[in-house]
Amino acid sequence: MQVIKYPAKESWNSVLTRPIFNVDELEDAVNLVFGEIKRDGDKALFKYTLQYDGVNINKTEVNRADIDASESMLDDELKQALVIAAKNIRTFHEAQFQDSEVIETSEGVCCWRKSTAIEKVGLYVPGGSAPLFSTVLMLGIPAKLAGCGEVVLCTPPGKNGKINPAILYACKLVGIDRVFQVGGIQAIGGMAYGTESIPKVHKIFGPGNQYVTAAKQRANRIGVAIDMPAGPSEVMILADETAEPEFVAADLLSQAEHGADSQVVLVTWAEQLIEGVEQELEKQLQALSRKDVAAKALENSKIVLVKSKEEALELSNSYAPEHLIVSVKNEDLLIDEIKNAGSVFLGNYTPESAGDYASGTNHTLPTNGAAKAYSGVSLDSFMKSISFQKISEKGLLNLGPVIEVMAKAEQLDAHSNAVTVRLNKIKLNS
Ligand code: HSO
Ligand code: ZN
Repeated sequence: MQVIKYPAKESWNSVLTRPIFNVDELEDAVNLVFGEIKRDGDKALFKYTLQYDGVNINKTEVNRADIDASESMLDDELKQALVIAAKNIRTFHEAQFQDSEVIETSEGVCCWRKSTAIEKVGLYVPGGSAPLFSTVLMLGIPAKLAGCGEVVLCTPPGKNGKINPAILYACKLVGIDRVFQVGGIQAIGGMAYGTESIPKVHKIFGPGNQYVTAAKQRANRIGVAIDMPAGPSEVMILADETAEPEFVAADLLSQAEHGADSQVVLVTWAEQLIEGVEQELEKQLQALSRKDVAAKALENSKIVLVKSKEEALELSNSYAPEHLIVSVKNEDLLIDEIKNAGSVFLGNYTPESAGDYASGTNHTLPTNGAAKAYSGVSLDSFMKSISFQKISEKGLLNLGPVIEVMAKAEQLDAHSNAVTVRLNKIKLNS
C-alpha cells in the first residue's frame, strides 16, 4: 500500500480517487440483451445464460424440491450460523417499523403518512467466485418483514449448472417466494420487463459486477426503481496509537479480498502505527486463499498520515466511505463528527465482517461517495409512504381562505374554486 504523508487538502480528491468504474461502454451489450428479452422473453434468457454462464437451461425457475433439498447439503455448523445471523438481522430491521402519527396541523386539519410495502421486488445475488449467500439474508429479511407481496430472487447457475446450496438454503430460511437460475444483465432485464416465467417487479435490489450495475441503471431508465448506485466495495479505517496493527491489517484485507477493484484506506495521525500495519499486511496476505485478488486491491489502496484526529475526520467525511472503522481512544466521542459514511464500526472489537454477516445491520451500502446522499438498505427501502389528510368543515373554514389567496396569486382559479364552492356550502348550511 502506498503511504502518503501529510497530503495538502487540495490534493485529497486526487489522492483518494476511486478505481474507475465506468459502465457507459457496457451500454451496447445491455441494450442488446434488454431488447431481446422484451421481444423473446424466456427464450432470450436461455440464450444469454448459455452465452455468458456456459449453462444450457430450458426453464428459469428453481423447483421447490431443489430449494428444500439444499438443507441436507450444508453442514449443521453453517446452517446454525445462518439461523443466528438471520435472527439478528430480523431483530434490527423489525425495530425500524415506525408508527405513523396523525398530526393535526391546524384545528380540523388532520394529516398522516402510512407506510405500505412495495408489492413486487426483485433481489439479485451474484454467483461467481464467491457466492454471497449472506446477501440473501440482507435483502430477503427486510423484504419479507416489510410485507412485499412477491419477493423473487435471481442468481446465476454455477459452471455445474447448479446454484450454490447455501444460497438456496438462505432463500428457504427467509421465505423467498420464487428463485430463478438467471444471472447478469439477463436477470435484471428479466425482472425489469417480466417474461413468461419471471414476474415484472417494481424495484430491483442487490450488488453485482459492472454488467449488473449497467443493467440496473438501464432498468431504472425504463421506470423500475433500484436500491442505489453500486460500485466496488470500500473500507476506510481511522486509527490512532491505541489501534492494534494486527486488527487493522485484517480489516483492510477483509475488504480487499472482495475484488481487485476494491479500495481500502487507512487514515492515521499516529505515524508509529504504519510500520506495524505494513508488516501485518504482508504476513496475513500470504495466508489468504484470495491473495491475488487482495494484493491487486492493495495496489489501489492508501495509507494516509494526517496531522490530527480533526483532519482525519474531515478527510473521511469528504471521502464518504461505504464502511468506516473507528479504532481510536474514546471512539464514542467521534460519533457526532461523522457526517458521511454508509456503516460505522466503533472500537477495536468491532470488525467490519460483523456487519457483513451477522450483527444485524445491513451490508447493502452506498459506495463511491454516494454515502453523502444515500443510506444503506433498510426496512424503508422495501416500503413507500402514502400521505393522507382529512379536513372537517371547521378546518376548511379556517384554512380555506389561506388556500384561496395562494391559488389566486398563482393564477390558478380552479384551485381556488375547489375551496370556494365548499366554503359557500358550509356558510349556506350554517
Ligand atoms: N462487504 C460486502 C458485503 C459482504 N461481505 C458479503 C461478505 N459477504 C459489501 O458491503
Ligand atoms: Zn465484505
